[in-house]
Amino acid sequence: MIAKLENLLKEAFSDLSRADTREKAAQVKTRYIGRKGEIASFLKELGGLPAGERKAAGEAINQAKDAIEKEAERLLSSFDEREKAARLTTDRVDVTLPGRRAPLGKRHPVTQVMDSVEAIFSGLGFDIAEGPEVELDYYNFEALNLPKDHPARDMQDTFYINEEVLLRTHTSAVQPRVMEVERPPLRVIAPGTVYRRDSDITHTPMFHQVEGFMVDRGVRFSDLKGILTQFLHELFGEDTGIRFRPSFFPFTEPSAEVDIRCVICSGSGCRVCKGSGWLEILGAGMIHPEVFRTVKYDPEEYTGFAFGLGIERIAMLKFGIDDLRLFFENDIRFLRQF
Ligand code: 2NM
Repeated sequence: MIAKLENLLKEAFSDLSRADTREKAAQVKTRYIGRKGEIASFLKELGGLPAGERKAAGEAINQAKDAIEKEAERLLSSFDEREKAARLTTDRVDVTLPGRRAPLGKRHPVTQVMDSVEAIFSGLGFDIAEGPEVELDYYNFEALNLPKDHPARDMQDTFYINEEVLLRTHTSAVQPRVMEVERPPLRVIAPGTVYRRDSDITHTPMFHQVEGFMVDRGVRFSDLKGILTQFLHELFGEDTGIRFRPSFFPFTEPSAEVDIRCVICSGSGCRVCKGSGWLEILGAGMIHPEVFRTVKYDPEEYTGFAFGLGIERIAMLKFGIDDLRLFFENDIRFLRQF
């Protein structure tokens, strides 16, 4: 047995010396001193030896096992050392390199204009109100002096859910909701998303509006002119020329459209203003007495003005964007520029 052990020891050392990877060395180690390895079978044979030889044989087996284990560990840790040294040269970190900048997000140009409009009207004492995008026909049309048979309903092609429910075509629908539950004096704007059955180069079926109104005793057309002039000067600059033209809306009387001097050509005439030198920017008017009667305000006691504007149109003019579709494609290369 001692002779057989000596042979085993020689074989183990020679196998270890030929192991040229860490994995192979670990395999050799297991083959000799693992739980089912060669040394283990020697230990199993111990019981078959005469009692007088067992002690010496046992000690010899243990010595052989220790020797193999020691050599295997030496080999394994030398592989580990080599690997670590290799990693240190290849995975070198240059701590003097500048850090990578995390890309900063930006607000969508529509959101930026929306935020500016809200900030300006907040400064003028207006509150902000919201209403549902899925709206009742009643608030979107009826309460705004647009009964079911009114010809002006054709002006807005509407997405109907059913007879009584629709996607709101303007945020003016918020105003009768506010007036129903609050009493004057009121100064409110309603920003939000609106929907119309319209889709071409200059129309998208979903877009954004801000509408607003002011109601109190003695509100006059001059208040409308003053507030909207102040607003447009803050939004487009103090030197921006402004004009009011007569117009028609079913929910206001009298009504007006408001133009600013063309931001592209300053009035000399160009493609954007179609040669007129002016850009239509918002609609407005004195709230129709019929709207007041519907929400149970006495039109003899209260007067008010209201206005509405399209956010995408203003964003196009402010940022010089010539294609409406760019707002909704959300191409990051487009959005990064604002
Ligand atoms: C516009 C133009 C003119 C408007 C009127 C009302 C309400 F509910 F107070 F009567 N809200 N919005 C209005 C008036 C909207 O958008 C071009």
